[in-house]
Amino acid sequence: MSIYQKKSICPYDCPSACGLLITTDGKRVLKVDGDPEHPASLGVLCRKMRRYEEDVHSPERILTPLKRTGPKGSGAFAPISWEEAVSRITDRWQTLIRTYGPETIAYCYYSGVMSSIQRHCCEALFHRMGACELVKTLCSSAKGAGYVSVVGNTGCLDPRELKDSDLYLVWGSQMIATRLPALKTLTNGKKSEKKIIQIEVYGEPMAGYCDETILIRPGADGALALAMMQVLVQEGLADEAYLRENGNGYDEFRKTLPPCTPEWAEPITGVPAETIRRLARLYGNAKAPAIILGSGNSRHRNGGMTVRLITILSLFTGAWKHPGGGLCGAAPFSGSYIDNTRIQRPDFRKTPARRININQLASALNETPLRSLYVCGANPANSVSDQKAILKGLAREDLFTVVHERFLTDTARFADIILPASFSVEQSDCYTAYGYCTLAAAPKIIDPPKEARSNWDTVKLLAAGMGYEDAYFKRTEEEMLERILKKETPASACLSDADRDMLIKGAAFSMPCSDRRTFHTENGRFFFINPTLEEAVPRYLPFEEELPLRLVSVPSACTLNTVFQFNGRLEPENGPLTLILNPEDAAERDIREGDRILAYNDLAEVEFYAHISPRIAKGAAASVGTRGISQSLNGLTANALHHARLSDLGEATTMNDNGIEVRRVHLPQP
Ligand SMILES: Nc1nc2c(c(=O)[nH]1)N[C@H]1C(S)=C(S)[C@@H](COP(=O)(O)OP(=O)(O)OC[C@H]3O[C@@H](n4cnc5c(=O)[nH]c(N)nc54)[C@H](O)[C@@H]3O)O[C@H]1N2
Ligand SMILES: Nc1nc2c(c(=O)[nH]1)N[C@H]1C(S)=C(S)[C@@H](COP(=O)(O)OP(=O)(O)OC[C@H]3O[C@@H](n4cnc5c(=O)[nH]c(N)nc54)[C@H](O)[C@@H]3O)O[C@H]1N2
Ligand code: SF4
Ligand SMILES: [Mo]
Repeated sequence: MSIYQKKSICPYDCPSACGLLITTDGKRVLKVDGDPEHPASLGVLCRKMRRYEEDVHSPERILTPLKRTGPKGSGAFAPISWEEAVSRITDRWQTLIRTYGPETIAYCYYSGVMSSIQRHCCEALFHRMGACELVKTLCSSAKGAGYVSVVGNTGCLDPRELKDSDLYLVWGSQMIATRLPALKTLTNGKKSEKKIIQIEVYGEPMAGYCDETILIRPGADGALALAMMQVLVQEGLADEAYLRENGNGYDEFRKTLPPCTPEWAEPITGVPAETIRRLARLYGNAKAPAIILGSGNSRHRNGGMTVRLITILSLFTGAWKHPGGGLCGAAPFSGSYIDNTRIQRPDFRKTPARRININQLASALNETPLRSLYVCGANPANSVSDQKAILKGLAREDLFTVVHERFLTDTARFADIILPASFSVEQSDCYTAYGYCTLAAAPKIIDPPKEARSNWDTVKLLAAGMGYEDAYFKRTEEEMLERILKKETPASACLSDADRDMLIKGAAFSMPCSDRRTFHTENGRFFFINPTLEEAVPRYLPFEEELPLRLVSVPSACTLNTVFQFNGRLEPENGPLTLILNPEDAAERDIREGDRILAYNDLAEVEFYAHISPRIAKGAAASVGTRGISQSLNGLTANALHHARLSDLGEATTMNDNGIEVRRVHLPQP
């Protein structure tokens, strides 16, 4: 039996979409290494993916279609054939459509698999059906909308340029967990004395990589950006000629700055005025400072505004003129290498239907008009706000739920029918990265085990069961890939035919970043003042104080959303559900390290163990990693404390914008 290596791509929701080298005998994955030839990851492989083969061949995988045999949520299922599963599903959908109309059916997909075809293909089926339409804003759409409202479709700082920056502000990004390859570029820079400063709510994991940690109260970053700009103007460090020449409304915006002094910002942000002044000077005196912007501070009710202000700050000293200067991590550059609408097929929809924002799935699931839900590449019971209401909705006997999954997740437990899903190495697809300029393809390496099927093959079967004759639903996975990469990808025009042939066989290409030397807006200038917005003039939007502590979610290096919950190796490293508190906040409540505590608000009560750290901002509480209900202490996780409210721009999640109070749990003595 011959053993050989094939190139693949990490399928998970991570900015770098790292390259993988898969060692296989053609039947099984034997080993996984980082691909040193991958243009972004350069051989880096995070600890989560180092033994991917154990996940691919996990004994816990679902390998046949299943039908529910016990109460919803109980996890009792019995195997059925694909034929039976498809006819049960499509019979029910046809009856619902005939009796109540197609808007009684909804789907939910998000970021389980980030390759283009497998991720987006189920949408074509539901557009064709006329089902409710999903608004997919669970992650960073407030960040995108805030950025675009300032600079339009101008590309942001290409991470390949970070080597040329002379100062790094890591602003709300837990890079050690989420941007490992980019962190490597920064720390190489550190050897040449370039300062790395993090502006964080919870600075513990990144502290060792940074020269300074500035702790900030959640949701207050807009005030910090304004105060920095006030200092820059006052001390002559703003590049005013550049701002007047390239921006719309600089003088009007400038007039709003005088009251925004560091002393004004101190009580809002919790950052001492002197620290703000020093940070502004350091930033203003750098030639090519880079702000690496994560998504944490955009997941607030004022998140779009915060990102607007930080984007304006990134322009304020003229940094964008220099290689390495500007804002990294925000621009929608990668989506354009592939035209996703060729996969999602919005043209299949004949009339507009009810739109369901994924963040508000909880209320939608509890409304009777909804009678069926299809989940694929998502785990809403564990990833969406208002978990108690999500679980209540999923438990509805009259909600016919189908989940296409690899494992018995918290969501799959509530399914009427579970369909077995394949892993990335068992399907063919192409990938872009949302944090790098790469385009890659990864053909299937091994066959799926037993009855497992890819998302595309499942969508095809369901479309056939519905009687849809469209040629689109008859294409093979390989035909889909060939079309997407060879015919329907306008923005990758820079690739030659030979490049495309190579790509399809399994390769990753470094692509051009969208141009950021000219502003891609109507009049070629960026917007200080944006008259199309309700808040035309940017300002700090204060947040509402409900309860004294503000809960934020922090990714951990051993979790990635919910996808590694079935990985026996990583799970013990995560330990029990923990809530991180500042020593002063803990002392005020008589809470000590390791105490069992209850976090609560109007939505729910969730139990955690307390971890007390001086590296979290006073007034904040952090929950680390997205943990499963089976790992929880009282049947709920942090998501039960998240309201379904949306951000000011981008209809996005506000999961970092929730007030809570915390108290010690008095356990009965044994
Ligand atoms: N508490 C808390 N909640 C959060 C976050 C947080 O940090 N903390 N983060 C938020 C963010 S930023 C995001 S993007 C969302 C993510 O939210 P989701 O997308 O709902 O969560 P994932 O864990 O990515 O769910 C992916 C599921 O897809 C399955 N899957 C993987 N590959 C495939 C495949 O090829 N086919 C099929 N059918 N299934 C597959 C996996 O087994 C997994 O169960 O969560 C949000 N929710
Ligand atoms: N290992 C690992 N990798 C991941 C993920 C994961 O869960 N684990 N998730 C993936 C996903 S879905 C995404 S979207 C990306 C996200 O990657 P990034 O966009 O780079 O963002 P995060 O690393 O999630 O960092 C968010 C940080 O914001 C901080 N924060 C929260 N509120 C505020 C605030 O108001 N102000 C400031 N200054 N900071 C705040 C949090 O403490 C957290 O450290 O990472 C992806 N990669
Ligand atoms: S860092 Fe992210 S993209 Fe890279 S291997 Fe790990 S999970 Fe995958
Ligand atoms: Mo995300």
